[in-house]
Amino acid sequence: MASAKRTVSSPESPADRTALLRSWALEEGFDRAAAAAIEPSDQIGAFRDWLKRGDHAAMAWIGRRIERREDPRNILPDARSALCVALQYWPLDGETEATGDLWPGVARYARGRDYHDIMGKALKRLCRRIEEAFPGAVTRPYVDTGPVLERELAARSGLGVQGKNTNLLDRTWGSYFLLGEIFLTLELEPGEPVADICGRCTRCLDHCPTGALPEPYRLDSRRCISYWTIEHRGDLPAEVREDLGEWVFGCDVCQEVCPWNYKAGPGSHPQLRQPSERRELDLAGLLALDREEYVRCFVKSPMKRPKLEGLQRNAAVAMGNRRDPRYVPPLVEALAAEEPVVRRHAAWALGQIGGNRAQRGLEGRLEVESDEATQREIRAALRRVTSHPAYSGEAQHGAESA
Ligand code: B12
Ligand code: SF4
Ligand code: SF4
Repeated sequence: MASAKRTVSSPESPADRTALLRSWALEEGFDRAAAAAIEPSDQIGAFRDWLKRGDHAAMAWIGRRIERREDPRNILPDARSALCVALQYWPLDGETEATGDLWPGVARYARGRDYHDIMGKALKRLCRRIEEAFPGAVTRPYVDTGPVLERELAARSGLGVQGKNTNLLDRTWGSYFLLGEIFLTLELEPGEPVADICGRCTRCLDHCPTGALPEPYRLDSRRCISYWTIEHRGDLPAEVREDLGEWVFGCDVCQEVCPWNYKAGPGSHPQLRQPSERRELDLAGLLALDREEYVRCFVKSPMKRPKLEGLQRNAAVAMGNRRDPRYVPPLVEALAAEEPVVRRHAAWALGQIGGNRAQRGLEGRLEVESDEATQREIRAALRRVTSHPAYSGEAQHGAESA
């Protein structure tokens, strides 16, 4: 994503300016770009209802500075237009589907470099170029970094239309693309909004594993795997852990089932491809990472958001949901992890898998565990192990069967 610097004589008409800025955005490596006029949001009422219902779960930050989401002129008072950009992250030229027990459980946008970093830098370069070519123009770039209803804005520019899963969707590009925008004081020619392309399809609603799409265009974060695995801090409530299935970071189900994604793309962004050094990592490896290895492995990755303890918490839960006895030894090791949240979720996972080795590990840890919440979690896991139909009662001396 590098641009060749050229001097231009600033075009006078909004249409010419838009064509020029669009071509610069493509030079910066974006797949698509289009303009929207600055207007108050049409969706702010639906957004307020979403907050009122509590659909934002614990993301309190999203309800702040609502007047900025309502009208971007509360961000940049003289804003007249937004230049919206899209970056395709799946499928990617040269990238194959993930393998192993970890990476298929990581949302596709997150397997390579952090898009905030890639797109943020490209947008800043674009802003500099615009401000140099149009003296007096003021610009404000965003990529998921401020109080902006990015999908509504991009839909107004014609970059797609919101699907019933709430993602922005395009006939050619599907929905595996990321959004960014520049608010600017220049007048641009707005693109044409696209009409609904969902029709009578309800596949995303029907296939969401947790019912997080209770009705079209409404996502209930309290039930969304993406929310729990990326945004939620601390312990995962016991009642959601099984719902997370094998997902470790994010969730792509409502996009995987969308017919518009079957033939979409491809994008050509090597930075978004999964780096080879991360490819080898599996669930057990993730659970065992120390802080130094984590920093090395996840440098410039969007997976840093839940921090090491959040990723290990999620890895433990995915192992428990797989109910595979080969995970017992790494989970027993994780009972001694530095972070209590990791110890608690490892205990839960051992309770799910059960067996004598899991029981011995839990009992051994209980003898030395000093954190009360973790002691409770271990006792609850032991109750599940011993109430399991296959429980042999020979944990202390019994066979090594799991
Ligand atoms: C908070 C957030 C989340 C939350 C909540 C998601 C949500 N749907 O709101 C969680 C953590 C769950 C999440 C998950 C994901 N996210 Co997210 N997220 C955001 C963020 C920061 C804010 C979204 C927001 O404002 N939500 C509030 C709701 C109310 O807004 P909304 O979805 O736009 O909903 C509107 C519609 O429902 C609409 N509406 C109501 N009725 C009707 C009727 C019709 C006919 C229509 C058309 C619309 C409509 O009005 C609502 C109010 O505005 C944006 C970045 C940004 N600043 O916009 C990224 C963003 C939306 N996320 C993104 C991505 C990639 C994801 C995931 C795919 C990641 C993953 N694989 O795990 C999932 C997708 C889950 C899903 N189905 O949405 C991309 C989406 C790109 C795209 N093509 O759409 C964004 C734009 C980030 C970016 N810069 O690229 N995300
Ligand atoms: S991201 Fe997953 S859990 Fe969330 S709405 Fe989509 S399918 Fe459902
Ligand atoms: S799966 Fe169907 S309903 Fe859902 S977004 Fe795609 S086309 Fe629309």
